[in-house]
Amino acid sequence: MINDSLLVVVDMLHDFIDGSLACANADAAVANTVEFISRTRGDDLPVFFIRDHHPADHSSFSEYGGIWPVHCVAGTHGGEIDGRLKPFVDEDLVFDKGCDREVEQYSGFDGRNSAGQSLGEVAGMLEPKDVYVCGIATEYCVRNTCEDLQKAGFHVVLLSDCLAYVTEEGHRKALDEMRAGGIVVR
Ligand code: VGL
Ligand code: ZN
Repeated sequence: MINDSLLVVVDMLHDFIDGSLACANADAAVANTVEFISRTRGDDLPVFFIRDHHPADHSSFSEYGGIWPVHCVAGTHGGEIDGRLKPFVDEDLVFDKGCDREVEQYSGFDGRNSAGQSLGEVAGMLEPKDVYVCGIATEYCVRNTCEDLQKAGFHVVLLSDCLAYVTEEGHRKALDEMRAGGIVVR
């Protein structure tokens, strides 16, 4: 039974699942996340969604000097939350990041909702006992989001069967390092 907690779903977006940056284990991660939410919803679990949300000429794209293929361009299918999760989306709890072309932003902590509030700010108002985190990719946005939440004083619990990754080796290393840093991995 989970009380007074919340869930942060990081970048479960088409480009990271079945698009230009499709990650390993993404399909199972989404299915397991749906299961987790369904199981805990009776406890009034708020679900926060982070979206990588880039302009078409973002500096992280290889044609503009970055290291990634074009992905999660605002307004495209690739940038949309997976349909299986849409029933759980509350527009006030959708936080966009990476919106500024000059700035790479792996952490969802500073992502903003349409009212201009940051995830850290809104999560803080709820004073959650635990902040559950799942999403894509373990080594990048999930890790940065977890570490920023932890730095801000939240107790972070990472859901290991609800993660997808660029490489399995990178995923395992990131989990080990997060665990060593005091993030609960379960
Ligand atoms: C991410 C690469 C580029 C992520 C975002 O969500 O982990 N990775 N942009
Ligand atoms: Zn990105």
